[in-house]
Amino acid sequence: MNLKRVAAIHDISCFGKCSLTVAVPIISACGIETAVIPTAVLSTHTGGFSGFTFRDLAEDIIPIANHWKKEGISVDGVYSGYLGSKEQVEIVKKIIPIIKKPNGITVVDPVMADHGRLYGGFQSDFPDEMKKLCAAADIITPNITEAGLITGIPYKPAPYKKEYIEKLILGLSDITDAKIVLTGVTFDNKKIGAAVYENGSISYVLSDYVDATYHGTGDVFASTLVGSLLSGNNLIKSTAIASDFTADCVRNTKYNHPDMKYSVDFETIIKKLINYLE
Ligand code: PXL
Repeated sequence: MNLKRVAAIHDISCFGKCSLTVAVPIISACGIETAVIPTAVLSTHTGGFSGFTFRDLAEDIIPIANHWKKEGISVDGVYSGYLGSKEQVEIVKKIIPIIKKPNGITVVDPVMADHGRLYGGFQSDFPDEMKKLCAAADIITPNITEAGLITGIPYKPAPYKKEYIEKLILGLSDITDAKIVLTGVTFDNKKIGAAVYENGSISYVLSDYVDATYHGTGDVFASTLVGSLLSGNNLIKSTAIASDFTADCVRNTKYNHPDMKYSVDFETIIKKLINYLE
């Protein structure tokens, strides 16, 4: 099989595993070449550390894309995640057609919020800009909070009723033709996973619930989904692999260390991911 190539467009958080330091190892472990477009460099992620540095690389993004084009470099998949400003979101929208092969896919994880709140550093008008990037995607992977911010539907804490999940999916489908993988769906706090919307119908893909939350969990999920899709698996199977591997990682982290901000321990069980893909 030909080697597939993804462009992962996220920040580099130097410490505290998330964004590129999760996307690169996980997608590479799936057997997919992972080129990167770093959008910013931070000393740590923004969840739980104070006084972090932030160097905005927005002005490098279009020149990187143009250089790739000049060199004949293109990608089978674009995967965007945390983008540190509205300007970065707009720039990413512009470079997708420059770097992506015509039959390539665009996966947008509209990283901006969790547990009912925007992440620190984002203003209240950021979701409107992210909504435009979601409109340009083939697949989006919001969590419940992000779906609420994009659609204007008020946030509710878990567990959920089916009507609420379906309302969010319908609201999202009004703003984008993308397939939707809505994460953090649980009806009973016993199983957790995603609602997948494609071709007009919703499927639920759930794994065993683990009662713990860690930073970077969404990045593990979305990176695994991208790696599996580019490996040739369909959306439902890829969501199942991403959901199971994410649950495995959270369980493993709970066993190994309790500190939420030190993020998910995926490295020590990455062989499991490779097995899921075989
Ligand atoms: O995991 C998402 C993420 C990525 N990058 C940075 C973040 C966050 C979430 O807070 O702060 C810098």
